[in-house]
Formats: sequence, C-alpha cells, structure tokens
Amino acid sequence: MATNRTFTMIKPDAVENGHIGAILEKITASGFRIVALKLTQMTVADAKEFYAVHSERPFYGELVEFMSRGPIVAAILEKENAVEDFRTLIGATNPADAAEGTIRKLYATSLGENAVHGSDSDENAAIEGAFHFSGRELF
Ligand code: FUP
Repeated sequence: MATNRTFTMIKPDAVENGHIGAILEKITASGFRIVALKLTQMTVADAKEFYAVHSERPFYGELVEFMSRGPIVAAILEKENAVEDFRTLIGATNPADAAEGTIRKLYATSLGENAVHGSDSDENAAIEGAFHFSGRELF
C-alpha cells in the first residue's frame, strides 16, 4: 500500500543558483505538505552511501563530488500518490528531456546537475527519509 510520502533534495546546483524558494513554492503549490525540512550538507561518505546503488556506474565519482560540494535542502513530503506525483512534478532525469513546467526543466542545468532528487519507490522514500531525519524532525 502506498505510504503517500516521498523524499526530496534540492541539490547543490539549485541551492547555489538561488532556487530554494521557487522550488519549495512549486512543491507546496502542487499540493505536497512538508513533513520535514532542513538545510544540510552531505559529506563525501554520506553521498557515497546515499548513492551506493550507483557505485558501479561511470558517473558515480562525479555524482558523489557534486552532491557533497555544498548545502542541500532535504525534505519529506506528503500527498496522495506522493512518489509518482513528485516524479512527474520534477520531470525526466535529463533536463533536456524534461516536460515543460517541470522543476528540472525550469531549474536544472544538466544531467549530472539536475536540481532535485525524488525517491523512485515508497521503500526508497522511507530509507532516504530516515537517512536524513530523525523521528523528532517529522511533523
Ligand atoms: P533520478 O531517479 O531521476 O534522480 O535518476 P537516477 O537515480 O537514475 O540517477 C541519480 C542521479 O545520478 C541523477 F540525478 C544524476 C546522476 N546521473 C548522471 O550523472 N548520469 C547518468 O547517466 C544518470 C544519472
């Protein structure tokens, strides 16, 4: 059964480019409730662990370096059908393929630096949310 929660990060590129406010506005205007929210930074070790599923991929090193290079905004979001609807809201992994009006189309610069993360399953949403937040930080 769907948990109706997903996990997101506003990635270092979007934070550096001043898009935190615009992205949060788009998220809440799209009907997601913010359950947890923080500005934080992943260490290299954190990024390696978070993206361990990609450890054999050629882009893993660049991905880890990018995701740990500056602050991110981590958040847990709630909405009916949250995982799937949030993936629709952010658009394709490569902003060149992302639909008009999606967050990646609006704010991402490249495949490697694509502005936002969105969990790809309920199971991963729970794992990723727990990676960044303790129970006391959920509202
Ligand atoms: P997504 O689920 O859309 O975030 O995409 P993936 O889980 O497939 O990839 C995670 C991150 O790895 C992407 F956000 C960007 C990076 N990536 C690359 O840099 N190159 C690739 O070919 C694929 C992904």
